[in-house]
Amino acid sequence: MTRKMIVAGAQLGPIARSEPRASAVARMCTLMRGAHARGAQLVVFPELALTTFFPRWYMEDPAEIDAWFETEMPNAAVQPLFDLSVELGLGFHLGYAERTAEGRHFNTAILVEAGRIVGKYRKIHLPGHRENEPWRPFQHLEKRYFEKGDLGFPVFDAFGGKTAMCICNDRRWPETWRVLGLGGAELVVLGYNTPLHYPPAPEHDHLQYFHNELSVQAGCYQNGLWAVAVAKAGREEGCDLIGGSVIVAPTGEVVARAATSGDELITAEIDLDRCAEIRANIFNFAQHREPADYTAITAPKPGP
Ligand code: CDV
Repeated sequence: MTRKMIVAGAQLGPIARSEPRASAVARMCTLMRGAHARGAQLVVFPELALTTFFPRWYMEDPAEIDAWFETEMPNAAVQPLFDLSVELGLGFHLGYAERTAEGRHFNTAILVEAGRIVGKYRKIHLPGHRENEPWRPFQHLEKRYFEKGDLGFPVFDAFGGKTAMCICNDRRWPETWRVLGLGGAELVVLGYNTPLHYPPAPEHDHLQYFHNELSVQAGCYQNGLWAVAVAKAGREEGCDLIGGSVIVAPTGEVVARAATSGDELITAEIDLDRCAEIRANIFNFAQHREPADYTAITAPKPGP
């Protein structure tokens, strides 16, 4: 059985604060139809894809905060994505803000195959800060609005192989990729909202696209896996978000890259069997890893 398939990254342009979920979902349905026309079996949407990137605003009112979260998945607003998944035989990956029945809040992503949720991940590396910091031109309050994910880094039997997820800031951490690689992941899908301007270190602003590709390419090569990394891009409520969505091979090569900062589809044929090119050779974990010398990585972190 062939392990080749076509995957798509569905980059989204900006979503306005006033844009209802139904409008974002309609845009995503258009991208799904485009991906299907190109023969794709999986389409990857960005982090928090249903609304504007709300952690850029400081809020105190729990009702105002909860309005950005989904309490059920699927729900009426996203049902068209699930229906289209069945109609087209096209799976998807979706990032959204999750509020559980117990009132817990997570930055979450799911894998959906034939209209059925087959995998869930909750973001572990939450960037930003908890309190209002008025010196910033915009806030990044993920630490305020979300709990650290409690599902670890799971790997799922999905899309004909071992498929896993991470979310935005996770991609910058080698530990994310290595844990997924050790779990056998052959394909990692992820979405991101990355502002072009990083207020604590603005001298790195010109490196934002470079650091995105550097992180994803290193993660792929060092673990011998494919990745589809997808942006929410463009000027969203006065904040510029990078585009640069990419599909990357286990060799670290970029095989597809977005050219705009709007709604845009990128596609590539990937062969999951190519993971062995790296895993049976330079990064043969069983032969060459030396975990006894890596204990510092899992030692408890020092206090703040
Ligand atoms: N949504 C994110 O996780 N954004 C971060 C920014 C704030 C650095 C990122 O790693 O792209």
